Amino acid sequence: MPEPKTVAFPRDFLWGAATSAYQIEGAVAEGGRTPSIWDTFSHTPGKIAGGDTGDIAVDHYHRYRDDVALMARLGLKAYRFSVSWPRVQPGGRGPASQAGLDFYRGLVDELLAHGITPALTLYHWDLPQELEDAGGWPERETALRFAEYAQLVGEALGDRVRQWMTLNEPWCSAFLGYASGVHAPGRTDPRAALRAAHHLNLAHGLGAQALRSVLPAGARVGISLNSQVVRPLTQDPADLAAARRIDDLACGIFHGPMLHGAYPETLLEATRPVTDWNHVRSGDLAAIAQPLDLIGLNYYTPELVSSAATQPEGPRADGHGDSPYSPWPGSEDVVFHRTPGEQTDMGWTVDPDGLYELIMRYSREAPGVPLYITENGAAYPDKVDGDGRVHDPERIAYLHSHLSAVHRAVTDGADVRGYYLWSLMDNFEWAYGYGKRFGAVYVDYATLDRIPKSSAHWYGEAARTGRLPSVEA
Ligand code: GBH
Repeated sequence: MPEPKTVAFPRDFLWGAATSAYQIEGAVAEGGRTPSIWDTFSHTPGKIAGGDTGDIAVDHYHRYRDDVALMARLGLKAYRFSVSWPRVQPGGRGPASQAGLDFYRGLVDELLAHGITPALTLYHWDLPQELEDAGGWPERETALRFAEYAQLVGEALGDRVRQWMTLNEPWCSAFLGYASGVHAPGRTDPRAALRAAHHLNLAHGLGAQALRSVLPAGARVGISLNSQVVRPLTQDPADLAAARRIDDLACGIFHGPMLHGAYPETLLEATRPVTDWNHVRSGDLAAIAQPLDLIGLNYYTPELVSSAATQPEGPRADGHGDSPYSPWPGSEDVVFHRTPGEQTDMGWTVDPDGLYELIMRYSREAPGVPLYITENGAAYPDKVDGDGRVHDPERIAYLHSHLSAVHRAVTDGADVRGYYLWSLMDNFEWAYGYGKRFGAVYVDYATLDRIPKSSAHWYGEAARTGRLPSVEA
């Protein structure tokens, strides 16, 4: 039989879009919210391109009703957002802020009223500054504080949210935040970064337990990982070993304790010059190994690596972001190469096969655990055309090829239940500020008007029909 022209997804596949609190909300001093590490970092000269901050962002805090109505008009079925910790628990300790919780209650009610399934992430990088002042993620105390915060949000929103993610991309929090320093809080201490990774794992485990103690039956708890797809440059044993070390630091350091109850031996060995891991206490690994009801995978581009011995010409800039400090403790010598092929505005190579490989890997390593693509998308320098519209054929092609990869994985037996495009709308792209546009919806930063790009209409049609429209659409 010939291949059908359009690919059909499972009937209950969730077609969504994702955002995060600091990247869209603004209103940083309203309703009792205290600063997060990203407020401090973005207000530190030299840290963010163009000196941009999230003070206003895209003003979603005041415009959320319109934003939800727009999602509904487009036909989206699900929305992944994050809760700002210092908005709902100012300072990161003590009682909840009712004003803060009311904002999220209002948002979720609005989503439900429009038939859009909410998926909530508790932590997308905006640690209350007070907790960083007390030591931040390198300190165990932060994980205990997180569990308390998780319980408080679970109690407030558990009656209306079924999908919960503890952390978004703990790799970024630990290694961009504390080793390469390109993310908040901007520290450059590899030992602190490895401690941070463990305490983020512990926060996940304790947070999942706290959530389960208050959520009604049927609620699902998981995590979103940016498990990089790491490929060796050649089959030379030195390159294979380099890829192995990077994979341990990118993936194994998180899913080892979460899925297999232990850190990979190879990781412990390779990081021994940096830390003796004596911050891992007895009982921690059991606490981290909570059963997962779902795993969220965030995917953008693969990593291509070699040993310095086989390719001595030195790392390309974007293995480290713009920092002279490496985000790979104990593996600073590994050389990062550009994967051949077309690139997005981030300089990230478009490689949908990487998404297929990632899904199949987690299907094998976490059999029986439903998978969601919790982020996937691309930045392009989109602009409003003479007709007042925004045409973004590159993004449509990106979405088409990556959703086709998801479909191929489902056909090959992977249990992928949904896909969240990154991002619903243009927003504060961390160290890059507003210069990089990931949205399916264009934001005019002078007026904050929203204009759906052609990709938003294309994706909305996929969401409404459960099939991928042709790329010419
Ligand atoms: C995601 O992270 C975030 O969750 C989201 O908030 C963000 O807006 C989106 O992607 C787009 O960037 O070694 O320093 O060169 C992105 C995950 C993984 C991207 C590591 C950069 C290499 C960093 N990142 N990757 S570096």
